[in-house]
Amino acid sequence: MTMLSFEKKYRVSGGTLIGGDLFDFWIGPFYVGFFGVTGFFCTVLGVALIIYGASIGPTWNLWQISIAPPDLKYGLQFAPLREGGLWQLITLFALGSFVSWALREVEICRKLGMGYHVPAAFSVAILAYFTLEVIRPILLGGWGHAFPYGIFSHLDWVSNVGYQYLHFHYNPAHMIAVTFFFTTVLTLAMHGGAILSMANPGKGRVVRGAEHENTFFRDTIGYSIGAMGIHRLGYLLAVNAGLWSAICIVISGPFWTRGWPEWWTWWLNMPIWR
Ligand code: 07D
Repeated sequence: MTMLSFEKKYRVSGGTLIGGDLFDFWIGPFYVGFFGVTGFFCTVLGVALIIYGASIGPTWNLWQISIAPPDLKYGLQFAPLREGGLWQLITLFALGSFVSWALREVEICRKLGMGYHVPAAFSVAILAYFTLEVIRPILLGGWGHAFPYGIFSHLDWVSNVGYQYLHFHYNPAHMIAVTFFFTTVLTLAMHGGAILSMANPGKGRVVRGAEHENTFFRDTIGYSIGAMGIHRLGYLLAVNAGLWSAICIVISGPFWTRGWPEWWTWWLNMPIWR
């Protein structure tokens, strides 16, 4: 789709965080900026290292390619390239790329005079990744506790780490995270449904407005959160999904080493049952 003609109007200079007007321009529809350059640099290097890692690995099968973190014997040290060093560099460039992307979003928000809601939300996803790959491994004393970069291998990691704690569904923070994920999906589907049903009611029918949306929800559940409210709710639910994911994994190991079902014995041990 071509760029809308009035979009040019919003292409204002300034608002950068670093370097003044250096890189303060667009290439086609994309804003470049200092962090566009750092992001591009980190992404190209990271992807090149993944391809290099795959080329020295035992397989070109896309499902089975895996770049593993260093063995636990290396603790928190640098490892040789072929023994996890590649993973360490890829993680560094991945973080450089994610953070650049977030800061580029911040610069665009500043240009447009908007709030920082989008980069703030994305930062929570970065936090979840940072917790998995940096904070938890540091707390446990070894990069070997991080997950490997591979389609099946990272799923195996999730399964193995889950069973290390016997039954991960009993992790209370995992319960909360999952509930937030599911509720986010439910509310987005309901909101999408509400908007489409009033904006696109069918051929020959009059398009409805916000009051129809509100009335639908008032009639169904006795309450409508409103046009602004639904977006606040969606934001809150989604950001909490990522936040509680980070919490659920950082407490597994550093703060709770037994099976998660055992954590719930506090409930059975309550004096009210005696
Ligand atoms: C981490 C992504 C950030 C993205 C960024 C940007 C790229 C890729 C590529 C670097 C947070 C883009 C990224 C372009 C970069 C390179 C090469 C988002 C992130 C920065 N679980 N579980 C979760 C469910 C079970 C277990 C989270 C459900 C079992 C473990 C979520 C079920 C056992 C861990 C979740 C279920 C188990 C998790 C993940 C159902 C296994 C985690 C979402 C229905 C036997 C992980 C922080 C997330 C976690 C996690 C959901 C079942 C174990 C809440 C619905 C019972 C060990 N599980 N799980 O984190 O918390 O999003 O990570 O059964 O570590 Mg679980």
